[in-house]
Amino acid sequence: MTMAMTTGASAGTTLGASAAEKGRYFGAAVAVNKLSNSTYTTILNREFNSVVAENEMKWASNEPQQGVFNHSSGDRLVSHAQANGMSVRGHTLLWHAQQPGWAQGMSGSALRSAMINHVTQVATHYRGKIHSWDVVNEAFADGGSGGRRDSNLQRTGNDWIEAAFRAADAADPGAKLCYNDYNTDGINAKSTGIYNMVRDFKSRGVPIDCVGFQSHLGTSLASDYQANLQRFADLGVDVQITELDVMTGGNQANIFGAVTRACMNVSRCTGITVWGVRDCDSWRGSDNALLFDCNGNKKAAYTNVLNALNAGPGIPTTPPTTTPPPTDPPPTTPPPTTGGCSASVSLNSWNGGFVASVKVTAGSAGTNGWNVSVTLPSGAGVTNTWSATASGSSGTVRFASVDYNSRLTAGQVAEFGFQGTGSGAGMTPTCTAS
Ligand code: G2I
Repeated sequence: MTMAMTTGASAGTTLGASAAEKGRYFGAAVAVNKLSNSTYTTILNREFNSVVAENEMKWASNEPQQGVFNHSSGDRLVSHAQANGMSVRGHTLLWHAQQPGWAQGMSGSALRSAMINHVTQVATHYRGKIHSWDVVNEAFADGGSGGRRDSNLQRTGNDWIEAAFRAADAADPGAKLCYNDYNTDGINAKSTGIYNMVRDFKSRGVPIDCVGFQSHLGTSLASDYQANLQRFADLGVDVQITELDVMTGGNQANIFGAVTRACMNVSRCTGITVWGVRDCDSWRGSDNALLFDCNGNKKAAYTNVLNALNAGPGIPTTPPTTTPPPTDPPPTTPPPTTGGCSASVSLNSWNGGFVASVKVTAGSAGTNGWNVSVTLPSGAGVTNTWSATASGSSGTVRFASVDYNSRLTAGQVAEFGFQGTGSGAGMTPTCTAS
């Protein structure tokens, strides 16, 4: 007798594989010191294809003294992820909590400058290695106001969030940049406040790519959970479930399943992260809020999540690009210059400082290397630079291409940036190519 074979090709048997079949990731928050525990890493490596550091990439952890960075734990997680084919969420560049003492004591333009420097340095350190960054975490108030939470960061000016997104974009243009918050699990005053901010950012070109819904849940799920995800997706951002855990009780397994189905039903919901591996790893302690019990056994909630992943629709893939017919007219946009290169600068300024993002466009001959000269207004100074090497820090400063962005084909664009003190207004860059 010949038996039909089930290959499992269309129904994964682990959370990560099932999510991947649907074009998504399924991740866990990791306490980096537990990576040496083999029970823990066995589950992590088997089930998950994305990780996020539960605490180790927070400001207090990686910049314990001003300007002194320690990325050892974060790097360890990134290496583990790379060795095991997992993507990495970055959590979090700026948050009112878990700030180092030195930042807690700062205010005004000194704090604004320190905060932008933190974003720039950390995003630059991990450049190219982070799938999505929680650029700003939990900046909205609970309750009915729909407004911002008071914090030292908020008191530097209401534009602190967009300043952070611009700095993160300049430092790591390839990462998805997310705003992340909790108590946003339905259409309510807080989620609507965030919705309005995202809509405003999209209309003004502030570089935001995604919104994270932490989803630390109790014993019921808002009936408009999916509708809320969808209204954000309709603004043109991805949505992600970023810190899912659910209070134990009769509904736990159902709620985990319902959250997973909601994500699957929203084509821009690109992944789910649970906030820990086993119940005993969770910050929620006796809530037993996760998918594995303390012995590492799969719970009913696990089965519901896996089934929902396997039953859900995949993310529509973009149709393959068709080769244009040979008679197509050449592109109508002329190259920006003939030979040489051109440069333009965009500024993100605050009282006492700025971040400049510079675009270099190669002329018709392409480049083997390029230099951009910028004359700073008097009193202004460059404090750090990324994706270029600076000569000088005031007056006329020359920025030279680095190995990975020297060679540009005709019309190709490279971007670099620098942070400065004082005012950067009115800078006119000039570009020369070699
Ligand atoms: O509070 C739950 C999460 C809410 N959203 C943002 C997340 O970043 C946050 O994670 C939690 C971690 O799960 C906890 O592990 O953030 C807490 C801090 O606000 C973390 O707790 C801290 C303790 O407060 C510290 O005493 C401890 O040293 O964990 C640290 C490392 O174990």
